[in-house]
Amino acid sequence: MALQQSNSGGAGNGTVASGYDESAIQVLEGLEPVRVRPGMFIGSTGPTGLHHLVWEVVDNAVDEAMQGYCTRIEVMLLANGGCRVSDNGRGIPVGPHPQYPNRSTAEIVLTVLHAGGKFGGGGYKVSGGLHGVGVSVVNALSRRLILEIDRDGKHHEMEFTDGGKPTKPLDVKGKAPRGRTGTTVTFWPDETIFQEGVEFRAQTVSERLQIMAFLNRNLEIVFKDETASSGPVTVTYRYSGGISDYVRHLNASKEPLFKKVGYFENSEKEQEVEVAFQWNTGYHDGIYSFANGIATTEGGMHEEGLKKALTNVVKTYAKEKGLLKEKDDVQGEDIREGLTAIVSVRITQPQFEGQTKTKLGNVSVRSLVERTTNEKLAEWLQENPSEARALVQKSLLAGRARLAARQARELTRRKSALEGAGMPDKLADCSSRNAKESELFIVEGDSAGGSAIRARDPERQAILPIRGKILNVERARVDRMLKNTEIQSLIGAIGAGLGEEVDVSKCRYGKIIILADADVDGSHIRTLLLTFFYRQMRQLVEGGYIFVAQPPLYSTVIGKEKVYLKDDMDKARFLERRPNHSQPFNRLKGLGEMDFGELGETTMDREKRTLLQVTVEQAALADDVMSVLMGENVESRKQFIQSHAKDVRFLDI
Ligand code: 1YM
Repeated sequence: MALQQSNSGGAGNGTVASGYDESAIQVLEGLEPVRVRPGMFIGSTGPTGLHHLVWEVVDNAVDEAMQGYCTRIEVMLLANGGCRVSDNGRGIPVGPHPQYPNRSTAEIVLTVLHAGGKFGGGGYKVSGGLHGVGVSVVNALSRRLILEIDRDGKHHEMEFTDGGKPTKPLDVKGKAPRGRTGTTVTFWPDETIFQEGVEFRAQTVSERLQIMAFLNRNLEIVFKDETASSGPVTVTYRYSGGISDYVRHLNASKEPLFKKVGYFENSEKEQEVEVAFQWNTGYHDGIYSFANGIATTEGGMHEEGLKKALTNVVKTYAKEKGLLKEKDDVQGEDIREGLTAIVSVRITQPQFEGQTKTKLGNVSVRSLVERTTNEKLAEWLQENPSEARALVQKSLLAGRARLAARQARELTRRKSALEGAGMPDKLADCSSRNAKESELFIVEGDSAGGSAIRARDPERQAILPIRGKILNVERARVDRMLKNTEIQSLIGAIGAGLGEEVDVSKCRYGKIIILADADVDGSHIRTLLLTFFYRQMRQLVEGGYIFVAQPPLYSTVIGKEKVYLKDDMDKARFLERRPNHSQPFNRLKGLGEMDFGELGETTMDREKRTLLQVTVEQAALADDVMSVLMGENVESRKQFIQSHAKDVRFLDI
């Protein structure tokens, strides 16, 4: 391949270096801007920037794979703190550089800003790398870097120190292993630059490599971690199904709506697109988009094109087949309910925009993705009528649920407007009107509700008893939950509104605490309530308003005194301290087993209780739990429980 003129970045212009010392000085000047302003090149000098070095080198290897010359990439985290990336591509060219006849092309790639990857003749070549800064930046920010190239039957080596200073020219160090070609870069980040630390995080690296393997069908990526405390670990990622395998992977813990994963692709002179998709029975919209192998978490033109065409194609199909009547109102969001899709585009000049530079701005990509989806997805639906029918049915249900939920919301809103500040009959409100210090306990069962009312601090603690059994049969659909009188009282008591209209500042309590039994029924109710909060009052979850109370699981007596123990861990600790404790422990089955004094002391008293604050992740998990556990698919239920065993224990399901 002919090397074209590159931006020399000022190094070596006009003068020809006479010796290595001189060229080293020029090179240092060339890379100086990187060391002066590392943030401009890698975003930050924290952990994200540190890992950027790895991505940059791996991207070079992946580029080589994307051009069809490399089939295997190995990434190693070395016990001595270094990172080694190796590929079996052509090897960076070793001959003299046309512009700097005294130096090898490889040296220029490693020491001149923007030199790497900017060469190349006809055809289009895409390049990964969020900033596309090239491997010279990695060199500039490393205290030591070793470059090894197997090419033309020879093994070449070159070493750099102190931010990219070559120690001597590229050297032949014997023969290359039989028939081998490829590049190996080993580097040690400079701790004077990365002052927060130079330790790589194996999980971060491993996850990224797995995604790269998904995005590059059949590319073998081997990750070796020598730093693991349990000893060296090797993982190999290779996916013959590419992004279709990625969709399968994402849906593994969910219940797919149908077995098949759909796939289509298209390419034009300067850009290409691949889409894989499958629906599950859940309620999330999971579109994951990538541009040149980089996750575009803020979306952009490719996502816009996909969404628009998806809505159009599915509606057209449904009308054509008589599945969609005039009165049916189906919108894009209904069609996307439960969708897991990957859209991956490759383009020559990606424009990254947005807050975190992860939004794809290229307008031409929208048109490509939209046209492709319009054509290929329509074909796919025609060829897969039973899958198409299932997804149309699901979209119809989602549309109806959306309408019903809106009606229910309007009803509750009108009701509360009519009734003014009237509170639900069952609510034993607190006297304080200061939301910050007020708490609402949602208590399962009337009898436990009664105990809670007696046990509370009436000034600052309100009690709303909920009859769980009723709620339980209503199952997962939110529109049905909204018709439930218990839930309506809950909405009224909280007073912050519903859905998109939730106004956190109107929330009447600073803490909303779910108090349910530690048994199976209790955990169902807890999960239902969390699902409800997640879907209809997510702002409260995000704001940290939602808590789960922890009534003790055991009681025992020491002399005349009754002692409560939160869980098995607590019990174990207790026994450690009192190995001679001879009373048998009492496992508390329900809130009902405690009298109001006990309930107050163990679960409600601010000084003594422990509350679990619910995170969005936990609430989302409850939502997933609900959709999977209520679904028909036994296998996915089993899988889900296995893969979420740790989290599910929190939900006691
Ligand atoms: C472990 C990192 O950098 N591999 C790699 C880099 C290059 C090539 C092959 C390559 C590219 C070309 C021709 C070309 C690079 N070459 C250049 C430059 N792995 C890693 N593997 N021959 C080999 O693009 O034309 C920059 S990167 F500029 F020298 F061609």
